[in-house]
Amino acid sequence: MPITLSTSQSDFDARFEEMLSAKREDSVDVSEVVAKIIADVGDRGDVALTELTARFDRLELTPDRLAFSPEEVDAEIAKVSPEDRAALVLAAERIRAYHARQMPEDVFWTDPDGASLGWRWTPVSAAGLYVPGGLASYPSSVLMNAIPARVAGVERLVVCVPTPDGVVNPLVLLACRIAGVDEIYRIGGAQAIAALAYGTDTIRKVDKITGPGNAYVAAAKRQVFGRVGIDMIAGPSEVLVIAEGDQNPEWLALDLMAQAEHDADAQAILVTPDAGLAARVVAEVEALLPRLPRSAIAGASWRDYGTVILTRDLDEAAAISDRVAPEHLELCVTDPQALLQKVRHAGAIFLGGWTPEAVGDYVSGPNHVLPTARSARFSSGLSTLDFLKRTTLAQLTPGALAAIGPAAVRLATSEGLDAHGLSVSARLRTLNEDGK
Ligand code: HSO
Ligand code: ZN
Repeated sequence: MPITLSTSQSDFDARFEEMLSAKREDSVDVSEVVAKIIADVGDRGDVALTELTARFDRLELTPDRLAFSPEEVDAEIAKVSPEDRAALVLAAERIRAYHARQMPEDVFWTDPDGASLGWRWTPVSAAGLYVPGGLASYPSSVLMNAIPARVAGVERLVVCVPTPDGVVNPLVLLACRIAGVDEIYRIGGAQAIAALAYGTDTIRKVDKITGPGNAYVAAAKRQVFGRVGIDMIAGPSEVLVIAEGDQNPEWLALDLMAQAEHDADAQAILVTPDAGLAARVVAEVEALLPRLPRSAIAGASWRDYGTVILTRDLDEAAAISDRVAPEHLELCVTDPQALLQKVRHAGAIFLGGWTPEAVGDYVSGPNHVLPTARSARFSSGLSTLDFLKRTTLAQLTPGALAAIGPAAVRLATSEGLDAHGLSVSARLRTLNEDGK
């Protein structure tokens, strides 16, 4: 049974806060092991990489076999059915079109003092995408990471994917090909992150690392941050569904389970003013769970973290949602646009009963790498902007320097930085002399 709360309960706030602060991740501290692996790859490069890959993935490689050759990629992707390929191509095209719209414009203007100012966006030169192996090796995530990088203009795109016992998901390689990935290495874990950050003889280092991974990958990303950029550290994810009484309870139950089946730590929350609908959805979930292949995972998530919250009305549902700041928010109501005006904090919002979150995972176009664990209060999902940086620009005329320079001289003097002041006043003096 999910946790059931009602905003009319006198102890609602306390129980809601308890639900919100429940620790869903059993985070083992792997930072010491990871630090050793990173140092090892930093010191011994390819030799460390091949040794660690033999140990963790039971795969014997030589440095020249770290990368998939184009022929190996061809052979793997030949195994993909035409239907799967077409679906991936459709997804890629829609994701590309959406992310192209995110490209920001450069600006440059002249202000009333005569100073020309602006900024310019340029891509990072090389990006590394981590793709997990095993259960969560998602081709859709390859597209979601690689396409924004390509759209931003990143010149060199590298993927690292572990292949335990040499096994790779052909769809992952096809997604790399479709997205235009340049190099694919069969390495994983902290050692892959270290190789991307420090470089080896075979793998040149990159400037930014994105993509999900297990506790070791997350710890490694934290430790190399600063030397390279990283995207974010993803925590257990969640969906919050706001629904009105006329919505299909089976669909709502499926939407909740689509989140729950990801991970036993995932959280699915239903918020509704309609107690009858809540009961129908809970019954649908119970009926559905035994039929899902991943019922053990989804059942554990629903039992431990599944939550149903009854509110007085939709306005209150929106306020509750903002306190959660969910990664995914579904507005399954008759007028989703009206409700949209009342919510602020969410990674991605899905409007109306015909927009299940699962379309957003694959084909709608927006990114599915989103802020988890309430971080939507202060951050956004992965976008084209994550692969760009903004450089500020300033160009002064003599007149502009004459207008604003004296204030700079004063401030430099007040900070005790004489050379700063002189670098401005020397020019001002020349201007005054020329003026005479
Ligand atoms: N819902 C996940 C992404 C995903 N779902 C990949 C299916 N495949 C995080 O937004
Ligand atoms: Zn998903």
